Amino acid sequence: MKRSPDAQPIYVTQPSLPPLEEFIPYLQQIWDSKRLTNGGPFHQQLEQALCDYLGVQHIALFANGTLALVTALQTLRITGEVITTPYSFVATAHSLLWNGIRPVFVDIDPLTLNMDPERIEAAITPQTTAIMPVHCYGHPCDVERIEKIADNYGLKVIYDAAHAFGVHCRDGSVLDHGDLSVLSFHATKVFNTFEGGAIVCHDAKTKQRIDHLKNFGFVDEVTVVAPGINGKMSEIMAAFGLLQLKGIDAVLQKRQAVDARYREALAGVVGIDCLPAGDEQSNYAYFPVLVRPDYPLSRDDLYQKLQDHDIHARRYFYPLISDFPMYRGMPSAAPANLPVARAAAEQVICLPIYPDLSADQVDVIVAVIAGQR
Ligand code: T4K
Repeated sequence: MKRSPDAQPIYVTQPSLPPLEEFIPYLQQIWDSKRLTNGGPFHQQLEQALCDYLGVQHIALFANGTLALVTALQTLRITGEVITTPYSFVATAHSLLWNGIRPVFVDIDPLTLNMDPERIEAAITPQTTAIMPVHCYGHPCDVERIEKIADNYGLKVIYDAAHAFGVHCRDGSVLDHGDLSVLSFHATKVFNTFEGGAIVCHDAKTKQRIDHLKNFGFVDEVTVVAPGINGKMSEIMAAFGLLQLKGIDAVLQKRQAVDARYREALAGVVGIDCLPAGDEQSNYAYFPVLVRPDYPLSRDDLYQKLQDHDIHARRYFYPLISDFPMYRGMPSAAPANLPVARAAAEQVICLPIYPDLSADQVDVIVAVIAGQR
């Protein structure tokens, strides 16, 4: 049975937006001051507000997460080879290619779907300069083990924390780990500024270098210290971020409720495994499930069935990054090197999760999965 024809499509995510009238005063200020970009007052306020909210020392805002990744690598002057995961959004590895760096893919852990620390050492060569893990779906990587390996071999660690806004691990914010962490504030993320991103760093000198690099390398009107890029966040995005931040706790609570309802309802569905919830502070950014061989349909058939019901789940992350043409010739992209990632890319489907997804909608999605529709 299909959903009723007047039912709205359900997408994998939907941004939560505050009432439009609440944004007008911010716009009025921008119109009055005529300050549109280049580190204006809203930009500065948002950097401070995010440091306070996330509990981090320094944050540099960007126009999007990809520019922040590209700049993070420039900040630490990373060259040669970087060890990373194939199980991510393509921007992770693209940021390396943009810097002329060779990605070296290592397999993932079957439980967390994050980079498997056991595999890192074997991938290190004299050209390796850094590790770029991803906190996939917002689940923290094994930060302690990665740190140990990096220390032993003198490598830098840049976390792609695009999914990890507000996530805590055992000892506090996950963003405190590694040399740098990169956030995305894209429309599809837990916290959004329409488009946007940021680099989190631990000292003022690094923050200053990032600020130069995101502004063409300018230090002052007449001094350029590096071939920087234009990565700046505009005032309108920063203002929107300030407004969004006011509602973030409610957003996280609503996401948690959706997550809990799915977990309870899917517990009895044979062949569907929910990825384990972290015992730390999660942000419920995604709801990935594993479609096991004992489920009556293949993952792709379930994806299609959901589509037929106007439910647009997504196969994040299929195909693997290492299967895209610009990567697949690399030795580390060989399928035999990445069996766990390959299996995950063929079995995982991300179900819709967002603050305004109603309990009834969750029940409909579960009923379709359970074969009751
Ligand atoms: N690293 C990682 C690990 C990432 O996941 C990402 C981005 C990055 C780095 C790079 O960060 P950014 O440069 O993007 O800041 C989406 C996002 O575009 C992308 O930001 C995100 N990861 C990736 C996982 O997902 P698509 O192609 O799946 O998005 P799209 O347009 O199909 O949107 C998904 C659904 O969301 C739509 O079906 C409807 C809904 N939606 C989307 C947009 C854009 C809305 O309701 N409103 C909207 O404005 O890539």
